[in-house]
Amino acid sequence: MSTVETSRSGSVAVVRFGEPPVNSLGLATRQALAAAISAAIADPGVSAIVLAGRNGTFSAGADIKEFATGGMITAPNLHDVIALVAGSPKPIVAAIEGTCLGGGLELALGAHYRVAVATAKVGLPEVKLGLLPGAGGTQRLPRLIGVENALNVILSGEPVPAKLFAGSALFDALVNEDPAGAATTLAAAKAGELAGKAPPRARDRSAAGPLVEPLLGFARTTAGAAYAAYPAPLKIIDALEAAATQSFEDGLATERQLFAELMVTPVSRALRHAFFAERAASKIPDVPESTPVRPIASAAIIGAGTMGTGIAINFLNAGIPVFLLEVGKEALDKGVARIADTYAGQVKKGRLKPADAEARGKLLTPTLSYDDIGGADIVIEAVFEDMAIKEKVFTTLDAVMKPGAILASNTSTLDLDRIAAVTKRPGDVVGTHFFSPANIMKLLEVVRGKATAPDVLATTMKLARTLKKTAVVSGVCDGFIGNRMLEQYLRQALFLVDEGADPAAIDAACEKFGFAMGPFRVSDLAGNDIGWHIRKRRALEHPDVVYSKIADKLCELGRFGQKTGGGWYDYKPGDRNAYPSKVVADLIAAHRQAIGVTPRKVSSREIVDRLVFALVNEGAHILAEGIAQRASDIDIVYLTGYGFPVFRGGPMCYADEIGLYAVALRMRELARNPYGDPGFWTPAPLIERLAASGGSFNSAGARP
Ligand code: 3H9
Repeated sequence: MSTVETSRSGSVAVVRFGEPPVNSLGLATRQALAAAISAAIADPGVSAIVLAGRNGTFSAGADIKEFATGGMITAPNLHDVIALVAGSPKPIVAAIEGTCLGGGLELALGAHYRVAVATAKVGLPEVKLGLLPGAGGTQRLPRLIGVENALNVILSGEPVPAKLFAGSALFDALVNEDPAGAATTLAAAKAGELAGKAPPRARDRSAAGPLVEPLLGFARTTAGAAYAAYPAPLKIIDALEAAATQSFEDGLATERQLFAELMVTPVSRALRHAFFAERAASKIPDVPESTPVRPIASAAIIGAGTMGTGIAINFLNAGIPVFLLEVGKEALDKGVARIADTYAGQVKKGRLKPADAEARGKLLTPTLSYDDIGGADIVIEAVFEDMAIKEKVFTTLDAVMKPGAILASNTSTLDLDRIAAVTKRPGDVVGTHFFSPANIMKLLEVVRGKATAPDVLATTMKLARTLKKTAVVSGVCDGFIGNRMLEQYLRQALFLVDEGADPAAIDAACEKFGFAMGPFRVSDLAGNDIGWHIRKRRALEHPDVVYSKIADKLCELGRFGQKTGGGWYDYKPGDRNAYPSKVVADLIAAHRQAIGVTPRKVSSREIVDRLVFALVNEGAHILAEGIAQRASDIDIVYLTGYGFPVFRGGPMCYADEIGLYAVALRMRELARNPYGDPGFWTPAPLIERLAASGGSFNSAGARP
């Protein structure tokens, strides 16, 4: 609930505003703030005003939720409130602590003086939402810190400590604590000094300078190339140019116009969707945030391979002691060396202090014996992806782990309920599917088995935050959310090769769409043998699912990817570039001949539609089955784990943006192609239903 309170300290009115949790400036707050400031201005007993936030923070800016509803323009809008502050005949001092971002900083820039706690985080992060600061930030900030500094602040969007601006006109004083107290003292002093004269305003300063045009010209060239898919950076530069070349009022109008243009772009919609999607992912409707969690003060990892060591590093980084268990000494030593190498590399690059690397290394206890690990609070199994092996490991864990320990599996595809069933404590079993490299990738799929206890789930979600991961809950199914969808994407990629598209053309089309890497480059990086192994299992379990045979033929040549010096592409030692392969070209040509396909030209549009809509259709099944809690969780899985372009908001958001009616229509068009799996392009019932009602995945009611 929004609250604004005014108190008095002598003749200074201290106006404190707050709307938990981040003091965003929604309509209720703006109304109350405008009323409180107007009252203080009108009060003859008030000589100056202090503007402060509540709950230890100034403001995170405009209420982003209002952007979708249009509530942000309802009067008094942020411009009205800032104009009221800036136009006050009595000096107004902003007292800044905690975070002061976006519209929050713009409000502070409207004040005549600013006092900040040196460690307060200030910034204009609108660019991360595909926007620019639209409440005067592009006009006032360069007038206070210069165009070049303003460009850095606004283009990066990164919050930085207030002390970085020491000595600039942005802050009149930096303090260690009690900014409201310091602001009150300053306000009283300024009221005396000014003696009724108009207080200074940022708008009266100039941002013009001889170097501004060349600087902005350079910025345009680099931003245009570096952020080609993002419209905001170039418009930010335009707005800053207006600050330097136009009157304040005209510059403000330019900024408003550019802001309005950005607000309606699909990129901004996608980025705003991603912002809320990331925060929604941590919420589990039937596991309230008040659910008690189990303490996690130590961990054990079973398996010292690439995955196990990557997972171990996450815990070590978080200061949690780890037992690393392997069955053979050689494999264990290799795993320990891999962890040491990772830290040594970070020290060499200056990313980690040697003392910190040493401290983290000391938290690691390698072991060959299950007897050592029984006291750990959580154990994560990261052994070979084979049900029989996993069942054996879990039977042992059930015997050795202390009561209350969480038993987690890093399985990426297997049935967690079967794994849990071999233990006498299935409620303690959960899936923690890390993505490779596990110490770098942000995504963690938390797999909820049918017996997983609520407190185990709550603890795992909390642990994910401690490990700095973005956790998404998935129900149990083959491949969970991410890999189950990926299977359909890869099946299409291979059908496309059969039909005439070369791996390089497919990768190029995907990368142009915005994927970090196309499917063949990714497979070469991850190891083509992984998919081969999964296809062999799937062929036994689901013999009806049709696959192209081309990937198997590649694996039969031992071309597992980068690690074997060749996969879909050729690789040179010490060089990460992928080179076209004559062997692969011949293999594909012979394969097409063997299956009797005359290659045809496949357009980039067809490539992208087939790959992305394969994800979307499977995503719709996953949503309807309740495997994913919400469509936006699927988007987060693809944004954080699979390199889906952030500016498209994830596959489900992308489909919503196109419109599900158009998506279903295109699927029916694709179904006319007789090659591959004839049933592939039957739109999921959820898509049909939403398409018929004009609904979308991300709107309420997408679940049956
Ligand atoms: C702007 O100001 C436009 C103006 O230039 C022009 C206007 C005309 N609005 O992140 P957390 C919610 S654009 C609404 O988990 P943390 C968030 O969804 C704005 N809600 O906490 C979450 O809700 P829930 C420019 C917001 O401590 C809860 O608060 N400002 C907003 O890790 C806690 O958030 C930004 O882009 C908001 N502005 O981090 C700042 N901010 O509990 C965006 C947060 O229901 N915000 N929420 O899931 C942030 O960067 C971080 O949230 C912050 C706190 C650093 C503040």
